[in-house]
Parts: sequence; C-alpha cells; structure tokens
Amino acid sequence: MTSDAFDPTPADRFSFGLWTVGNPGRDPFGGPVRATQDPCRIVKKLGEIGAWGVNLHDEDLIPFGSSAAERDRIVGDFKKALEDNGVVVPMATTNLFSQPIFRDGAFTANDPKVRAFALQKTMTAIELGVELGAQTYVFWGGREGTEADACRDPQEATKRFRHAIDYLTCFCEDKGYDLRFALEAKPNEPRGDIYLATTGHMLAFIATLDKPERVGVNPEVAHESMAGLSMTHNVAQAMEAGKLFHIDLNGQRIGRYDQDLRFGSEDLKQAFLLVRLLEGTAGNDPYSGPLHFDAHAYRTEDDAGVWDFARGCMRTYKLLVARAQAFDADSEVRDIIADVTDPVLDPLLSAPYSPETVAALRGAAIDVKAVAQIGLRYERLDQLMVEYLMGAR
Ligand code: GLT
Ligand code: MN
Ligand code: MN
Repeated sequence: MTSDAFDPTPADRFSFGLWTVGNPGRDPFGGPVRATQDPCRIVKKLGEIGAWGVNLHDEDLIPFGSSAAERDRIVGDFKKALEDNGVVVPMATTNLFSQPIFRDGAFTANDPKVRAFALQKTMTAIELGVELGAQTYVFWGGREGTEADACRDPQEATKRFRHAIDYLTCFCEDKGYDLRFALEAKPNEPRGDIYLATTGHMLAFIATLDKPERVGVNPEVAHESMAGLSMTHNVAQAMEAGKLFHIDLNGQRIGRYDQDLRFGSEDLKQAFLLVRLLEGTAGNDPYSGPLHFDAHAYRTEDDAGVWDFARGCMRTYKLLVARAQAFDADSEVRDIIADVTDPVLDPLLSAPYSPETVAALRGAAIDVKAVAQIGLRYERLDQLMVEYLMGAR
C-alpha cells in the first residue's frame, strides 16, 4: 500500500468502537458473515492503521454474566494491548439494549426493576470506562421508546431519563470521576419512536438537568439524517452552545434504516460541510474532541475489507480537510462570503437595547427595493465547492 499525506496518525484523534470494526455483518435478515474478533486483536489492528482510540460498551469487552475473575483477566489483557499498541480509550458507554430485560427500554421502562438494573449496569460500566481512561461517557437510548405509545405518559419517560442522568452525574461527582456525559439522539430503530429524537431535543433536555455543565451531546450523521435534518446545522448549534463533547461520523441516506456507512460514502457535500465546520477552515473555532467513526463495513466484506473500510473513513476525513482548507483559502470564495458591512447599521445592531438605539434603528433609511435586487452569487459559491470536491481546483 502506498503512503501519502492522507495516511492517518494518532495526532488526527480518530477512534473506532469495538462494535464498529468488530461488526460481524449481522442484519435483521441474516446472521453474521464474519468471525467475531478478539478485542485485543482489534486494538492491534487499529494501532497499525494509525487510529488513535478505541471505544467500547461494557459488553463489547466483558461478556454479560462474566465472573469477577474473568472480568479482571479480560481487562488486564486489554490494558496490555492498549499499551503495547499505543491506543487509548477516549469514550466508553453501556449496552442498555441487547439483554432481553431492556426490551421496553432501560432508564424509561415502566418496571422499577428494569430501571434499577439499568442504573446498576451503568455504574459498573462507568467504573470500567474510568479504569480504562475514558474521558467521555456516551448515552444512547436506543430502546428508550415505544411502539404501543399508550403504555406510558411520554412526559413520565422524560422525567425518568432525567432522574437517571442526574443520578449518574452525582455518582461521578461522589466518586471524583472527571467524566463528561454525551447524549446521543436517534429518531427511531430499534423502537418505533425513540424519546428525545434529535440533537436539538437533547440540547433542550440538558438545560433541565441538575448538573448541565457535565453533559453535552454526541450527534451522529446517520441519526440526524434519518430525521431528515442537516447534521451540519445541528452540530453547529451544539458547538455554539459549547456542548459538542463527542461526534459519531458515518454515512447515511435520508429515508433509510440506520445505515452506519463508511464516512463520506454518501452525501459528500454534506460531509465536506461538516468537516469544514469541525475544522474551522472558514474561521470559526474548531472542534478539538475525538473523531469517532460509528460505522461498519458492508456485509459483502471479509476481514481485509473491514480494514479497507476503516482506512477509508479516516482518509476521506483527511481528504475533506485538505479540500475545505483549499476552498476557504480561495480568494473568489472569500470574496463571495466576505462580511457585508454597513457603517451606519453595524453600530446600531451591536449596541445594547435602549430607547435611544431603538429610535435610531427605527429611523434608519433602508432602500428595501435595492437591497432585494443584489445577486448573492450563491450559485457560483456552490459550484466552486463542487469543483473543489471534484478535484477541478
Ligand atoms: C449502537 C448505535 C450507535 C451508538 C452506540 C453507542 S451503539 O451501535 O447504533 O449509534 O452510538 O451505544
Ligand atoms: Mn452512534
Ligand atoms: Mn447509527
């Protein structure tokens, strides 16, 4: 394999979940097509291809029901693999969806035994994450939802979810864990409807928590796209609020099941705009957290194809960074998106509200017809972006 400037290195902060490159290719209509990989082997392979981190659910590493001795042996081996291969664990999470007890949700389930078990499991998984060095803890409420919606008041579900997050932030504080929570939204699948369906819902919910400063979001390209929304806009809102604690990058077409495809393999323009925003090539403050690829290889692939998939995610990200930098350095682009200024109105728009500034603003003469006739050159701007994406510039 040839090497070039787009080969990933740990400095790029790319991570993969054990469940992503370890995905055996199971889908609702067919069983696994690839062998289950040992987590230590995944760590070794990730180190070889230049990834920085590996993320995990409790059960990705420690099979459900393992004894304490088995757990300690598995964790010991895993820590050694991390050290030997220079790979870190930036994020950990809890599997609150695979075990049958969670068939009607975890934190929002009607049965207190289910809610209590979800808290027990999460506290144990948080301890594991902290032991492995994780700094971010993700909450994806995949089964927190309904098909038979009359089963509970959706307001009660919100209250229960809030109780769980408040309880667990207290647990971290009590234990002295410097762990930040990142809430991941999804509109549906595996449930018919999932509560707190988008990143915007999560941001509003976070403002109602006891310790909102500990909690941010983990938006996923596929999930925001399933809702028909702009991932870039949703991420921008989270960044502006100081709440982008983590991100799940992948590929998705609107109107489909959760495809979790290789990053950039669908809607390259949206991927470009997202990378441009995250990297701040247009001048905004960049995102500096982990870049996690929550995706998996096509079911057609063997083991070699899995690592082609992983390399592809990282290379596409780096290629898009280079394209975004070139686009934003282009004088024609800069000219089109340059700030529109007005020596009279700018000071009025930035002045604090007062009866005087209101009077001045209301008295300002604006040529409504002339302003509406100026061409904004967005056709040219968008074509320039396409030309950068196609390598014509
Ligand atoms: C699951 C889901 C992902 C979440 C993971 C975290 S698990 O694969 O589809 O989007 O990020 O629980
Ligand atoms: Mn995800
Ligand atoms: Mn997904």
